[in-house]
Amino acid sequence: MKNQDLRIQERGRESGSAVDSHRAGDYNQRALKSSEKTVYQERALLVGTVEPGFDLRALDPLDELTRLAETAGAVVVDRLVQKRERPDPRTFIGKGKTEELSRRVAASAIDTVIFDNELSSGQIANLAKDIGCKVIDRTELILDIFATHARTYQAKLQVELAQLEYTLPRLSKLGAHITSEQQAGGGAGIGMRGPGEKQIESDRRLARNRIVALRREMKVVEERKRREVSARTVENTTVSLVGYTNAGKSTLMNALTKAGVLVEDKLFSTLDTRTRIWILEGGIKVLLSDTVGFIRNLPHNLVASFHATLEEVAQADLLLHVVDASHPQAAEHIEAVERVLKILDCSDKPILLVFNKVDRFRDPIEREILLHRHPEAIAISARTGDGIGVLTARVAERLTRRLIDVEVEIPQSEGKLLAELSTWSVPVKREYVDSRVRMTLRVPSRALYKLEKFRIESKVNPRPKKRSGPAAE
Ligand SMILES: Nc1nc2c(ncn2[C@@H]2O[C@H](COP(=O)(O)OP(=O)(O)OP(=O)(O)O)[C@@H](O)[C@H]2O)c(=O)[nH]1
Ligand SMILES: [Mg+2]
Repeated sequence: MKNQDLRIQERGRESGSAVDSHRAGDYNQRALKSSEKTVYQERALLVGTVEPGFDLRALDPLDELTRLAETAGAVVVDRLVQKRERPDPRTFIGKGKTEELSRRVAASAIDTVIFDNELSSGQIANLAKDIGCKVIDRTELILDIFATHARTYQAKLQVELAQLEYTLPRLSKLGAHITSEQQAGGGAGIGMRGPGEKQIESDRRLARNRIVALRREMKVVEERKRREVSARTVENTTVSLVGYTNAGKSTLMNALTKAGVLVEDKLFSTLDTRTRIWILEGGIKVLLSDTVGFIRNLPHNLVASFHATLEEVAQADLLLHVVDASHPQAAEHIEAVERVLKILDCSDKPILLVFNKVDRFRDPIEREILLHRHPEAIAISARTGDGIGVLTARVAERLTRRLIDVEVEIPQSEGKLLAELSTWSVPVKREYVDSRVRMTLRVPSRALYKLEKFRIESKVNPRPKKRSGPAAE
């Protein structure tokens, strides 16, 4: 987010002085204007490195970065892939490649060079100086996309915090380069002129203060969110969709609940968790949450700040890990998601692997191979509806295992309780005895307390009941 500072300067120039606008104290407002995308419609050159043995014909190593850059609004004009074992400490790609990059940047009028790797602040400064244009890395690009996609107050807070934490240690390094550039009298071009050491110091102070304020605010938001989710999950069984970005989580959410969640062939379409009621076979009502997509090398501070958004995941009874089975790197995606779940302390949760987009398979044998390799998984197409019945039944079976059968006798005068029963329990048997309703209900253990004084006897389900319908397994 060095560019955030650059943006500050650009706007400062427009309004007279960057220093003045800092004094005006509107640092925060400037930080996240969605119209100020870092690479909005900029001409981009992408750079990546691969191991010397990498087969470039088999796989495009810059595929994901291209999609990320396009999602951020850039036009990808050129790409450069280098086979390299160890990064060069000064420029990551070494002197010769930097010179080549410099020539290509000039020839194609490139505005921004985007690296697939995470670069150190020193490397970014050196590259920007050598190449003569803006250089950003993968982390910054992802943070930028999150910043422009964030809609809710919570998501905006989270992204701003992650961006500032990423920028803070880099401010002085960048400034040092820009200052020496200025001192040399050359000027670094629009958007690259630095404010000088004094300004950097003031930027650092502002950023540090803002981080403290944001962390404080995040604590309040997180606590509120935790209470909200806990209240919801006391009696309701909850299921969360997790998975790599673009795997089809929102499409599946829509298919299961008619939620009308935005679906796009773009990375990170969903940033804010949505929760809807999903009715399974046998009448089991669960709350289904669609969450932010994960990606390999998800910036660390972003994961940390997204804890609150992922509260639904943390408190879910079951996770559906949605995978784009048609993607050539599906296996890597699964690993990346598992890594993030581990960071979030969620790897021990019950999880069901859901291979999506099987309609893209040319040969039915591909599906069989997949299921043979992952016998516990389910293959579906959220788009065509193929396999959705099996998925619903499997989820019902997994959740029913966790429900407890309770026999209760409730007076008909308990109208409120009787009315809400259907939202969190499954009636198995019902009969009327005088002014009472005698029922056998299947309920989540967390909700037992609500029925305590009406209970006759209870037993844990020894085995899930076999259900009728095509999907029973
Ligand atoms: N062919 C095919 N395409 C699908 C299927 N499911 C989803 N898609 C497409 O995949 C793209 C991404 O779908 P989304 O539902 O937005 O994916 P997501 O996992 O919610 O993505 P993020 O919110 O960005 O993490 C869209 O273009 C969908 O139309 C499927 O079963 N088959
Ligand atoms: Mg989505």
